[in-house]
Amino acid sequence: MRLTTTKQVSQNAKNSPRMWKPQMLELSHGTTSVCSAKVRIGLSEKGLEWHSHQINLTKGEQHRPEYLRLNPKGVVPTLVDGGLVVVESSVILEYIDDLGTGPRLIPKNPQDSARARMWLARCIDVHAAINTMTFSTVGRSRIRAAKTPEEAEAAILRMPNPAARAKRRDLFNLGLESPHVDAAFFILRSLFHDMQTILDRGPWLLGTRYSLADVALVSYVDRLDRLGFSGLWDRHTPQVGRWLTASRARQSYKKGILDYAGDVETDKMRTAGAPFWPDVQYRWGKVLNL
Ligand SMILES: N[C@@H](CCC(=O)N[C@@H](CS)C(=O)NCC(=O)O)C(=O)O
Repeated sequence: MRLTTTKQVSQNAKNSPRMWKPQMLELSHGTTSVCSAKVRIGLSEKGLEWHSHQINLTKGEQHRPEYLRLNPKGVVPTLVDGGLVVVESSVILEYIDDLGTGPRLIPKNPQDSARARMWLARCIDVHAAINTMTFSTVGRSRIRAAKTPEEAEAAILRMPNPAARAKRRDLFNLGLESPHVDAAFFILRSLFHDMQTILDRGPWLLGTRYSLADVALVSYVDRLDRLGFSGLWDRHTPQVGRWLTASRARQSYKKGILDYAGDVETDKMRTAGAPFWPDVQYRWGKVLNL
């Protein structure tokens, strides 16, 4: 699948040969997709070269038969390395960390390695929560403005995964009243609580050392901030905001996020998210008994 294809070359990669190099890494990704941004950040931190295949999610390019052969759920990102197809953004991050280029982002020490992998495993739930917060608010209002209910349903029916279809339909119909929103609040509250506890002791999620855990989570927290929902952590778990600021100061944030969603995109999302904040804040307090 060759849509917009660009070769990304990092300075580090030129200087350090990979231990195993069957082919150029090929990443199918979406510009504003949080899971794609997460992998782009990882590739930048590792200093790896990669070829870009942009998938336009709004146009439904993720449902094209040639893409579904790589990723049957019809979601981004997908990494191809020679004959190997890797799906699931956290698994892709672990794969690229194993390739031998750049700094080791999962420590060798078994305890720290387990800690990092637990953050990575948690990303499945965290992604579901971020997807919920995006589609129950800004995503829903964008779709309602652009499509008739019949067109919106037709787009939902093109999603190959029945569970994802049911969720999207529920968010489209109920918005912030969907039970998925209560589930998202539970996941996010516990995420912020655990981040606060760890970050009280050091700048990064494994303490003093930047790791794949930080790489994996930044695009999710960044999305909530872009929606204008940073009030979810500002008062009770402020270390999350400090960690986000530190993560944004890294070159990989520019490479992974800003180069794809610059100021215009950021302003659009913040403006679109602002009207939802009072309701989000009210429900957060109610659901979590805060
Ligand atoms: N757990 C998967 C989630 C992948 C996923 O849902 N990606 C979203 C973008 S962040 C997507 O492709 N959505 C397209 C759609 O729902 O049609 C991962 O981390 O790779």
